[in-house]
Amino acid sequence: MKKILYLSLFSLLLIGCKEKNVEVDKDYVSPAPAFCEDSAYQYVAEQCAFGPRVMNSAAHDSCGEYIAQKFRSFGAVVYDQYADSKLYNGTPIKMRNIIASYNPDAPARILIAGHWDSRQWADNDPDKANHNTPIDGANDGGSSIGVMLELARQLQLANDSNQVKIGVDFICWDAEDSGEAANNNPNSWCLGSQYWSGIRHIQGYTARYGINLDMVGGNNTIFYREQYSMKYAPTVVDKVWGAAQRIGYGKFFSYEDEGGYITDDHLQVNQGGIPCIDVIGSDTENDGFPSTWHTLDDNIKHINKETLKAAGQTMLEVIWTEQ
Ligand code: AHN
Ligand code: ZN
Repeated sequence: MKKILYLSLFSLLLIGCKEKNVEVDKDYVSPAPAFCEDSAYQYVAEQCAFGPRVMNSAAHDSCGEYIAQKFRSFGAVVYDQYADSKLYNGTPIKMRNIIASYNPDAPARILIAGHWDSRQWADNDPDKANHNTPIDGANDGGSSIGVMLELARQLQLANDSNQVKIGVDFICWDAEDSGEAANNNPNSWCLGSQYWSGIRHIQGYTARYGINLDMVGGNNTIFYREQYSMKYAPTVVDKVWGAAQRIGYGKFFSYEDEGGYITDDHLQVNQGGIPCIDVIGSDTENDGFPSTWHTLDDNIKHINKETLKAAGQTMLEVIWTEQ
C-alpha cells in the first residue's frame, strides 16, 4: 500500500516536472544519421559569398540558382514559384520561392522552411551610418537554408536504404526580410510566404505540419517556445522540443517561458491551414533576438557550428522518427 502511494506520488511529481527537467534516456539510440555541421556551415558561407541576397539584386538571383541547383544535386524535385510583389515602400520586387521535395508521391508529408533573402538595411546596427547598408544575413536567412541543404544531403544518402518513407518538402521563402521595422506593420514582412499561403506550388498541396527555421546558426543561441507556435501548433512544439531533449540538445531547446509572439513565415503557413511552428534563435547574452540581428555583424564570422548542429540534428530526429 505504502509502496503504491509512494509510486503514485512519484509519478505525480514526474508529471508535474514534465515540462522542465526532462530526463535524458542515456540508452536511447536514434535511428537518424549524423548531421554534419561542417557541411551546413559551408552552405552558409557559399550563400554569403554571393553578397547580400537583397531583393532585385544580381547576388540574390545568382544565389537562388545556387540553392535550387544544390537541392537538385541532392536528388530533390525542385519547384519554383515566381511572383511579383511590392515592398511596403512601393518598390516592385520579383520573388522566387524555391521548393525542394523528397518522396514527392508520398501522401503523408512534412514541411520544413526558412527564408533565403537577406535584409537590405542594417537598421539595427549600432552605427547609424550603416542603417541603409545591406546585410549578408549569414544567420538571418543563410543558416536556415544551410541546415535544410544538409538535411537534403542526408535524405539523399539515406535514399538507397529507403529509411524515410514520408514526404519532406523544404520551402525556401523569398522576401521575408524587407519589412518595415517601425510602425508595427506585420504584413510588410514575409511576402514570399504570404504569396504561397494563397497559391501553393502544387494545387491542393498540404502537409501534416510545418517547421520554420529562422536564425538557427548564431552564437549564444537558445530556442524558446514561440507563442504563435504554442497557440496554433502546440503538439508540433512538443514533438520538436521532445526530439531535442531525447538526443541531448535540451540546452538549446528551452522550456523556459521566454518565447514571445513573433511575426514570421510560420504565421502564413498556419493561415494556410497547416499547423506550423517557428524555431527561432534568441540570444542568451542579448535580451531577445541575436545581437547581430539586422546589423553588419550578421556575417559568416558569427556563425556557430554547434548551433547549426543542434538545430539540424533535431530536425533529422524529427524526420527519422515520423511514422
Ligand atoms: C519582425 O521583426 C516583425 N519579425 C521578425 C521576423 C524576422 C526578421 N526574422 C528574421 N528577420
Ligand atoms: Zn531579419
